[in-house]
Amino acid sequence: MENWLKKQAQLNPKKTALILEHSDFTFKELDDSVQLYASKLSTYGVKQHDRIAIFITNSFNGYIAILALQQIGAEIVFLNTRLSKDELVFQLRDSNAKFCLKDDNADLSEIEQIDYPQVRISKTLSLVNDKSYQPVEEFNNDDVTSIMYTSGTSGRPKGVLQTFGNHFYSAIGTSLNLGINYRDSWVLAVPLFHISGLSIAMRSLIYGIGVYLIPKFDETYINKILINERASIISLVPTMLKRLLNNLAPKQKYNSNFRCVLLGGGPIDNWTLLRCNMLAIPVIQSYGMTETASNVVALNNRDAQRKVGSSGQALFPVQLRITQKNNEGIGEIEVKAPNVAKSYLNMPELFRQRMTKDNYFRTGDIGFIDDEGFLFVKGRKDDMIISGGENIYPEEVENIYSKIKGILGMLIIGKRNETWGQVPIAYVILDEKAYLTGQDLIDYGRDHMAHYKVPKEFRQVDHFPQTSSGKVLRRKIYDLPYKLI
Ligand code: S0N
Ligand code: AMP
Ligand code: MG
Ligand code: MG
Repeated sequence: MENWLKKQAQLNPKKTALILEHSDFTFKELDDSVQLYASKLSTYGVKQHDRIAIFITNSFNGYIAILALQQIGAEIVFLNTRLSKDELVFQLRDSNAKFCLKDDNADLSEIEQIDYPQVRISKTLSLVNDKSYQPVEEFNNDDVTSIMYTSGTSGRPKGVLQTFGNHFYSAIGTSLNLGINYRDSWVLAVPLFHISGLSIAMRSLIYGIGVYLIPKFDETYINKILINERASIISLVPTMLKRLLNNLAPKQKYNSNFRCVLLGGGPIDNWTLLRCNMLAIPVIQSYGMTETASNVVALNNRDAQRKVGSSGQALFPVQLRITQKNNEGIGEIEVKAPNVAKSYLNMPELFRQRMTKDNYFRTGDIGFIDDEGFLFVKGRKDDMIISGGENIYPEEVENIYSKIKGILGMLIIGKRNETWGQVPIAYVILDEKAYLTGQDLIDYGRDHMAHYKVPKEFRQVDHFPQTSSGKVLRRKIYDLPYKLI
């Protein structure tokens, strides 16, 4: 396919592409800024197929950096800015990125302490000359453009290889579902380092529509945009939607061009959906993941009342099925689509194990499909916890704590939480002689992992529930008496 940004600069030069608080960019202006930066990066030594990591918030510089790396044809490794030093180092080393390009606005406290080549975006911009360089002519379907890490029960995060083809078919599926027109514009308030955010930037290039780039999730500021501007679509996770609703004053209404919230990243409660209904805020519930380059299933507003609790139907290019069904028809959700990622970086075998012989991806999610093709997600095969749209694997947290001497055993489970949906809590068996306090465990956790992964409570127990063969029964732990430490 022709280079998407160049194509839009030619097709829609005067159309608004990017909207910031105090300035707007047309596709022509966006292309000019991106090409200038790409030429500087190219002088700096970035070449096609190089792997470059980025540590950015939703800033103008970050947005330009992503598009510029794409113009050069580099593979971009997206780092979650909430990760700890150890977690960042792992992803940088695993991806073997040439260097890490970092934002000036992001909280750099963790990344600055890491021994890995790093380059500040504004410094490269100001110090390096631009020389003539050639943007890639075509975006090839099979070329990897983005790499995003997800964890798993294997304990080791895996880089998901997303190709141009993945982003393209994902965008097409979403547009066939929502119907996109020239008046549409998308509010980008989810992080660019997640597929929820990056997919909006890719849709903008593919559809030729504008993006309101939101630097930090500030509900007052976002509601102001949704009320006063012509913004028509916003992607949100449930935690964000609740925050926007709680911030909305009585009688305030979103602008007349507003069409819908694309909601994803985790389950939503019926009460929040009801509130949206009462406020006439259309919600498109959706289901998707990093490995499918955003949503593959979505529930249209017209079906929302009829199919409460469903995530919707498979989008146009997507095939969906349930395998290993129990007698209620509930089993593992499998997906086949051109937007299923290429592989895991350095772990092709692990990825192959998740693909069936006939090319369906085993999602690890559990659910059923009703007789009209509507998917109901019921949970996970593993014990993954979702807090505010961020995934937490109990095994990963347990493994980090297992390095503390006085901890004889730990089990992490998810507890329902009004703000975050779920939060992790720990059941712990302690060596009494170690004199560990709850605060010691919190401090240790905050030093070694992203803060959202640190258990919110530590419950001391003297044993774990087990089967007769000695297997620990994580899901039975709730029944045990405990002491809060
Ligand atoms: C909800 C967010 C915005 C909260 O962050 P906020 O308010 O900016 O926090 P800070 O001010 O930085 O920190 C305050 C304290 O809160 C802690 N904290 C922050 N986030 C979390 C969290 N998630 N859980 C628990 N605690 C959290 C901070 O640590 C801090 O505490 P201290 O000081 O102690 O450190 C933020 O979490 C956020 O942006 N969440 C969304 C992430 C996301 O987008 N996830 C989706 C991932 N999945 C996908 O991308 C696939 C699905 C998909 O594509 C999709 C998803 C949604 C919508 C559409 C789609 C689509 O298909 O297109
Ligand atoms: P990630 O790859 O980090 O985006 O995580 C994707 C995971 O979020 C999926 O595999 C599901 O477990 C969960 N998820 C996404 N959408 C939904 C939904 N509509 N309902 C329940 N869980 C969801
Ligand atoms: Mg905040
Ligand atoms: Mg820390």
